[in-house]
Amino acid sequence: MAKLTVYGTPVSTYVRTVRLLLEEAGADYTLKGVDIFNGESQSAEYLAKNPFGKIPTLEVDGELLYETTAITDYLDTVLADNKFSPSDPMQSARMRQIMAIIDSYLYPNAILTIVIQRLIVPTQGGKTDEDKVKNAVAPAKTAAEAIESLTVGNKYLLGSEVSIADFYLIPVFIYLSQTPEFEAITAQTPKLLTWWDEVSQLPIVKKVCA
Ligand SMILES: N[C@@H](CCC(=O)N[C@@H](CS)C(=O)NCC(=O)O)C(=O)O
Repeated sequence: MAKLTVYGTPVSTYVRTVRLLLEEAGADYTLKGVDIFNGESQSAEYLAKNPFGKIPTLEVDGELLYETTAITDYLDTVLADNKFSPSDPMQSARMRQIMAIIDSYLYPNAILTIVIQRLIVPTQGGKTDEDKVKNAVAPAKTAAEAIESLTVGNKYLLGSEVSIADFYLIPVFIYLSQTPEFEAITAQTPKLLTWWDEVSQLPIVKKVCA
């Protein structure tokens, strides 16, 4: 098997997405720390691996791959015979749709705004920008409800088999559930709450997202 190295900070949601897949596949890999909080991800050395300075980047036998959708797609194929992607074309499209909703609408509002403002800013001596948080709740709620409408929610988002969509949403919910806004955002998403009760207890989730 190829030598796999994941570059990134363990607390990053996207790094966790990749690691959840790797752990669920039982793969051997190395996590190489690239700190996004001290400028390391903007160093010339890291920008040579990923010109956007984002984490994660995957190195496969010396070949570099970035963008989490590309990484998870690749790893699913080479490590798991695509078992983390539904074989039914519409279900597979639903999985990609959920991932795109998370990338475009949930992550920016839930993580970049609510979680950063509520959980990170105060630990750095700053003050939560309440207006920013307030303005992010409605779009985050819309995103959660859109995912709710596409999900089975039992046991996993798309049914009995875990998929890449689960690996995307779990790390976002880990942080969002620690904010007071989680209740409002998930008030109309009973299937997601049932799903969350179940998946948050999984050993790989406890291992990767501890
Ligand atoms: N489109 C990228 C997004 C990755 C991303 O935003 N990663 C965050 C951490 S969760 C990051 O690198 N943040 C550091 C920064 O924006 O400088 C992907 O899918 O991999």
